Amino acid sequence: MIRARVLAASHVGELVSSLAGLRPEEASRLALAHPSRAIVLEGLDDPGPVEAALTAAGIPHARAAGTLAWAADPIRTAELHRLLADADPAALGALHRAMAGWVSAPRDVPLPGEGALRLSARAHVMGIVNVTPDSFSDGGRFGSPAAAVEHGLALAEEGADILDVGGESTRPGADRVDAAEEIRRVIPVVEGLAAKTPVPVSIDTTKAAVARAALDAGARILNDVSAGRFDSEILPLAAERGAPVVLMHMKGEPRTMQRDPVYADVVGEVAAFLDERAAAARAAGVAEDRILLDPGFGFGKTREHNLVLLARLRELRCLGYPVVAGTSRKSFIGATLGDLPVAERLEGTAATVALAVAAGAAVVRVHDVLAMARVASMVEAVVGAGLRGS
Ligand code: PMM
Repeated sequence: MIRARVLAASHVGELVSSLAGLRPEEASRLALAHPSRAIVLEGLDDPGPVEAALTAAGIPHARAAGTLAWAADPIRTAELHRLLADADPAALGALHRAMAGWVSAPRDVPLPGEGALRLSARAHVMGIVNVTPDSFSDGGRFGSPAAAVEHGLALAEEGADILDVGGESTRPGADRVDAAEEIRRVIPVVEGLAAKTPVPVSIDTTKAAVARAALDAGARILNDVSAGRFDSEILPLAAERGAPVVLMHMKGEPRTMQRDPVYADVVGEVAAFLDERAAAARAAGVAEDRILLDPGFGFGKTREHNLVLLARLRELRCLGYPVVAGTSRKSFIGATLGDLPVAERLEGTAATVALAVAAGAAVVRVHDVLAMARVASMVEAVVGAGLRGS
C-alpha cells in the first residue's frame, strides 16, 4: 500500500528519521532544499518510475528502500503530476489524497477602513455587476447606472458577499475601452452601491485611473484580470490604499487570448504565473494577506484547459493565497453540454461552483447569486461533515 504524507518544516526531523538508510548528505540537502514542506511517499514496490519522474521534473529528492521524499514545491508538483500519471498512477493517487489535507483554510482578508472578508469561515460569493454594452453573458442588460445599482442591490439581497462592478468587457476579441469611458460607466454604480449596501464593492478593472476613482467612490477591493501587467500603477495603488487585490491569470490579452492557446502543463504554468504575480504584488508593497489568486477560467484557455484547471484547482491553493474561481456561464460550460447558449448554463455553472468550493476555492464569482450561494453552502456542509468524521 502506497502512502503519501506532506510534512511541515517543523517535522523535518521526522522526515529524516523516516528515511532509514538515507545518506546524511542527502538528508541535509533535503532539509535545506525546502523551507516549508516536504512530501514523503512510502511503501513503493518499485520506486524507479517515480524517481524517474522526479528526475525528469528536475526535483531534488532522496530515496531509501521503498520511500522517496522531496521538497513540496506546488509549481513543480503540478509538473510532477503530469509525469506521474504515466509513471505510477497509484503513487499519483496517494499524492492527491495527501495534498487534500495539505493546505489549511484560507485566511481572512482585511478590507480598507474596517471589516474583513471572513474567508476562513466559508466560501464567499462575488456577484457580478457588469456595466458594459458588450459583456458576453449579460451585456447591455444593465446599461443605465440606476438599473445596475438596482441589480447589485438585488444580488446583495440574494446573499452576495462582494459586488464586482466592471465597465470594460473582457469577452474574447473585445476591444479596449479608454479610462474616461470606463470611469463614466462604473463610478455612478460604485457610488450608488457603496451608499446603499454594506456589502463590499470590488472594481473589475486593469487601469489604475479607474481603480483610483472607484476606491475614491467607495470600492474596497481591486479585481485585475491582468494581475497588474497592463498598468504598472495598479499594484502600488492597492498597496497605498490597503485594498485587497485579485490577481488573475490570462494568456496574452483579451483581443487575442483565444487564438489557439497552447500549454505544456496548464496547471503548472498558471501556478507559476500566479506565484510570480503574487511576488510582484508583494514587491509593490501589497500586504501578503491582501492577495487573492484566480486561474482565469476562459482567459486564453481551450475547453480542455478549463476542465483540467477546475479538476486540479486544489493544487493552486498550495501557493498559499485564497483562490477565486470565475466559471459562471462561461463558454467551456456551454461547449461541454452540447453548445448550450449563455441563458441555459445555470446547471453547468452549479456543477463548476460545487467542484470549486469542494476544492477549497475561497471566492466564487457568479451571476446567479441566490442559486450559487445555496450550492456553495450545501457543498460546505458536506465537506464540513467529512472533516468532523463519523
Ligand atoms: N471573468 C470575467 C471578468 N472578470 N474577474 C475574475 N477575477 N475572474 C474571472 O473569471 C473573470 C473576471 C469575464 O466574465 P463576465 O464577462 O461574465 O464578467
